[in-house]
Amino acid sequence: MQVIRVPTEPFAGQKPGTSGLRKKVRVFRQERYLENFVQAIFDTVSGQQGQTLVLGGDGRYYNDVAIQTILRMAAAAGFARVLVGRDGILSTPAASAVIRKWRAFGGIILSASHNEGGPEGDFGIKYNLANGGPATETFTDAVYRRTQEISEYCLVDAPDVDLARDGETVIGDMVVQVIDPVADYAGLLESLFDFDRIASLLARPDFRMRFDAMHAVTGPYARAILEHRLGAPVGTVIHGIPLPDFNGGHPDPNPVHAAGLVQALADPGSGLSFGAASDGDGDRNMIVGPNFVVSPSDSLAVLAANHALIPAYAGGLAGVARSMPTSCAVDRVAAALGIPCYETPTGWKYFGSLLDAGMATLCGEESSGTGSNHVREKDGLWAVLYWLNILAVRNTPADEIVREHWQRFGRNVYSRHDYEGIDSALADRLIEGLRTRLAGLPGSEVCGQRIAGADDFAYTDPVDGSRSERQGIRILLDDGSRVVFRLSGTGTEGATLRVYLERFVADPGRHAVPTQEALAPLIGLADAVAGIGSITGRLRPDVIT
Ligand code: VG1
Ligand code: CO
Repeated sequence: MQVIRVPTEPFAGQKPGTSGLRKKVRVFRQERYLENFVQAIFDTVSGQQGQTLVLGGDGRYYNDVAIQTILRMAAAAGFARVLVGRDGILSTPAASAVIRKWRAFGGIILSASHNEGGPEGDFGIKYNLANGGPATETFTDAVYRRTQEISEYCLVDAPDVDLARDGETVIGDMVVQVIDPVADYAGLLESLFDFDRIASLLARPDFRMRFDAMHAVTGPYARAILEHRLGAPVGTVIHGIPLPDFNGGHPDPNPVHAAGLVQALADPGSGLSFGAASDGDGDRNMIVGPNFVVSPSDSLAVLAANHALIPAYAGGLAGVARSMPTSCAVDRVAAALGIPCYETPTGWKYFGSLLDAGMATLCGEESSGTGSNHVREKDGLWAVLYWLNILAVRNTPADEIVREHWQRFGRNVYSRHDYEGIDSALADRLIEGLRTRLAGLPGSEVCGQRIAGADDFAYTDPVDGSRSERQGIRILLDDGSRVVFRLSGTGTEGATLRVYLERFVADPGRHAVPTQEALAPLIGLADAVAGIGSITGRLRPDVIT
């Protein structure tokens, strides 16, 4: 095998964020940009000789080009085999499943998840470890350091591999094996849930569901599982063909970007009883009942509370974990079950060690991500099947299941307000301002509400002892309400300020109060404490979820 060494120079800013390196497509298309980052990954790992790498992406624009480049580089790096999804497709949870099933050395997933695609959109790349989960911060920090000193990258000379057909091709000394992107993943999900029971539910004339794949990667998975294996009527999955630009939309399953689905479930004439959607790379989920969008934080709590109904989890949960800004609804379930509840920084990479150590079985984030120890990523279709399994057993609509949950545990009223595309300097000023005032906040009164505590969240991983600091400013009130401020680590333009608002309402008589109304005093407090309007000039958020 002849390895070609190409001289290169570092690019600034190749620092992975919450989930991999995400940049505009035009940034990635610069000569040597992708190569530098991939080489930095290959320089950071060791022992890959003779091993298997998993490779695939969400099918967005530039996926096809990047995959061919990475194949040539993987051969030069000494991998013996690459498992690549047919047509370059692998959803994030499917990639995790494939890595685990075939005991691969690691995987490269090409995706910018819920971010827009197309020539003017975003592209992304992330590395997953042998456990199938996103690389740890220690690893991504090392990759970043490597990108800053890189002087060459390596590849072999080989023609593009035909990824349209399953089978094997050799480039250099490496076998490229094109695999069915769905089979391993679908088989895994089938082993977790009661497929017969779900199939009976889907066959009932009074139950109709719609799954919106948002023109992103989940289409082929949802069709194979919901329509082919479970027998849902053809047409249950809409927008099911992955498009490089997601048809011009944001493949982000929330009430703003999946408004059509929410409207359909609000229209009794649609005949729909259950709706779901997933994001660009298939790891997020939205659950919609009749005229009712389930808050992701509530969803995690409901899944935990109903685990006994699901074959894979009926034996009990070892523990649960949630990201810090996710509401405390699941904490109440954990307390009732007598199991631990872990609070981690934002991003799935922090759940990996808990899952590997068998300390947590279910994990979730407020940003529409839930998952379990079956893989090491959040998993959109998994969450949808979990809900379907619950609905099939309990024979109760999703909205009623949530309302009954609130009756039993109380309601953690919750919302996230996003201010997008803020000037980065202003966003930094806002966060720094909060940081410097933190110590003086406890005991003070803002908009008639007494602040009981305030801090900048830091986390020590209970398994490996690694420490992550500055993970979000928390303001806690006397009554347990919380406001959290943090800047997004997945955006590609300016800064996005996320303000997370949570208030606990025990009284069932007040559970029906509209969310934004119930949170109004906290929204006022957030603005007064952080100076959102005065510093950024923004009077209202761009996206409310
Ligand atoms: C966001 C979410 C976070 C999630 C991350 C990746 O990060 O808030 O919960 O893990 O996206 O999800 P940030 O830093 O923008 O808040 V995905 O589906 O985009 O891979
Ligand atoms: Co995603």
